[in-house]
Amino acid sequence: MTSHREAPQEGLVIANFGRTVSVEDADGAMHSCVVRKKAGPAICGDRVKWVAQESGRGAIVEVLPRRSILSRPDRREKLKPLCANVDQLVIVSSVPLSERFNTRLLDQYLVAAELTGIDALIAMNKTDLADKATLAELRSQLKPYSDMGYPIVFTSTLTRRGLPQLRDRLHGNCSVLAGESGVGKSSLIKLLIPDLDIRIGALSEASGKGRHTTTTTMLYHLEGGGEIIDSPGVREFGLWHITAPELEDGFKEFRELQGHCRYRNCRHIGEEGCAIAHAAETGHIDPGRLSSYRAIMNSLCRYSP
Ligand SMILES: Nc1nc2c(ncn2[C@@H]2O[C@H](COP(=O)(O)OP(=O)(O)OP(=O)(O)O)[C@@H](O)[C@H]2O)c(=O)[nH]1
Ligand SMILES: [Mg+2]
Ligand SMILES: [Zn+2]
Repeated sequence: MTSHREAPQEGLVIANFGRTVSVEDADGAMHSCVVRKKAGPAICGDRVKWVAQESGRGAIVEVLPRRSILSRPDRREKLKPLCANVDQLVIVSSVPLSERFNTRLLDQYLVAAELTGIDALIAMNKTDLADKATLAELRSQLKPYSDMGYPIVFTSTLTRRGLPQLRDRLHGNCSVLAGESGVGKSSLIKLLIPDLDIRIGALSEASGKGRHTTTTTMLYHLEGGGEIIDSPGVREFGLWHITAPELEDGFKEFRELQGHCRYRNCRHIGEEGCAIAHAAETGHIDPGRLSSYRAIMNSLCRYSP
């Protein structure tokens, strides 16, 4: 029988189910833990110190310092930490079927990655559903993003297109997959980790829902090194919690133009002599990105006039 006076051991938070947290120990065994109040919240990806208790449940006594923390707003627009210690945000979308691809959520996520200080990777999934012309159009629409240095992979879990490239990008990193519900995040993870079926199946049974929609952010280990975190899909990534200067920083191609506008406090929303607007007109920055920026700026003003 383990004594509760045993020295704390280190563990990794695999998932957080509200009051209980699944912690993996150094040998890969899972422990259901409660979080002691003074430890503060423990989220997926956290390194923690925990002790075994006589009840059989563990208790997290300390959350170790994080190298990154990615937060996102929940449905009631409260900012919630999503995961910790990730190096890369993989923004998953599915290819558009006829109209142009809507970059709104992509741009919101890119701002979040920039402000969190982590890399971003764009994954366009379900390429099997689009014809050649649509894919070519999508490629040219996304060219400004690759020009800015955001890598893009085109994937399909049906044809397995792009899987090797995706695997390469994930190797050795801790990445989180995010995007709208139904774009194929969990399906991609299942393909990357072939023996995962049991865990996903067991979870959706427990939630009592027929659909396999992801309800809990969860960490998985990749073969050969690295971790991948699955997260529930969202429609919007509200950025109302950031400031206008932060928003500007989140659009990395704007940075080199900072200080070039006629007015020092230019918000790039139609002022005279705006260097960003000029750059968009002359093709140096993507006009679509400027529209995204302005739409987000508008939403910030609504919250903090
Ligand atoms: N045609 C096609 N269908 C796919 C592809 N990838 C996933 N799907 C299907 O899309 C549906 C949703 O996939 P999920 O993996 O559950 O999507 P998700 O992004 O994890 O969704 P949430 O957990 O709700 O956020 C499933 O029916 C998948 O079979 C693909 O590459 N091509
Ligand atoms: Mg899912
Ligand atoms: Zn300006």
